[in-house]
Amino acid sequence: MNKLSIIGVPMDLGQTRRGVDMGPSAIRYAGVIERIENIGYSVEDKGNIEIALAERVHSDENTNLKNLKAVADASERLAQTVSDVITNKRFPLVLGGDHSIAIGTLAGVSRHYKNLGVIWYDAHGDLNTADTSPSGNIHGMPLAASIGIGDDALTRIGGYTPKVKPENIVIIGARSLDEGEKELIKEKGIKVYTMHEIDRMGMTKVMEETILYLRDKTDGVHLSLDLDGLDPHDAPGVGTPVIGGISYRESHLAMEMLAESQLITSAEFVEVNPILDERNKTATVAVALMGSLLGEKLV
Ligand code: B3U
Ligand code: MN
Ligand code: MN
Repeated sequence: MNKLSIIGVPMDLGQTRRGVDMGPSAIRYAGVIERIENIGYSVEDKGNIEIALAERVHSDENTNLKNLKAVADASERLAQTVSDVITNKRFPLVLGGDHSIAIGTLAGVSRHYKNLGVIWYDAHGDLNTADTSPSGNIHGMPLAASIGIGDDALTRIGGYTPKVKPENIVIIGARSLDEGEKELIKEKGIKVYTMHEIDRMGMTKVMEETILYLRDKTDGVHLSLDLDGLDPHDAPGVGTPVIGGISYRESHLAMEMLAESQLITSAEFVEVNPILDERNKTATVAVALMGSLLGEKLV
């Protein structure tokens, strides 16, 4: 039987809006365990990673990275937990929390693969550093940190860097990239399907190409799905919504194609903010997409 472990990460220190720390609770309340058990998995809930309370964290004046030490400390704890889950031959499903948690998730996952692939499903590139970031929010930096670019405190989580090669990354759904991120994408040759390509080619072709691109050169693929990759109409409970996003149905198709490909070896769903949500809609969407990703059948 397939085995899966859920890890909650009630992290809100990577950005400044309150509420995203309640994401793991909202996703559990939306029935994630039952949904995945019904597909046939043996599910273990490992509970939540300990995160410092936002009210008690004070940013270091020597850096413009907000809450740097607290984010780095939590990332180390998450990396260890994720790594243990993989050692025990279970699929890690990480529930955010803001997207800064991907630094820890990837630090835990990448230790187990020589050539990890990453699918970054997001309205944003999350490729900023302290120098390029317009906000100082670490949730805009995890992909840069994972390719080894940025502050040592973020790039060296788990004691090694980098976690991922730029040519093993596919960004899907981008529509809000900062200038420094655009430059890094060009410089490193990172593959990006913006909303333009999704509109023009259709999600089927985008996913076929993504799967082909990653299949031969990777020995595992992590899916990092930011709910703001979806259109705010379908996923309103996120901190930085951007209009013109991927629909619920296109997202289901993408997840079903990934399930069929059997490529995905770990996943995280991030940025669900119940305070900004409408009757837990975004958490419910997240759980439905997890179902499709993990092989749920319609008939
Ligand atoms: N690129 C901007 C905005 C942003 C990134 N990720 C989210 N928002 N969710 C930044 O602050 O780095
Ligand atoms: Mn993101
Ligand atoms: Mn985003």
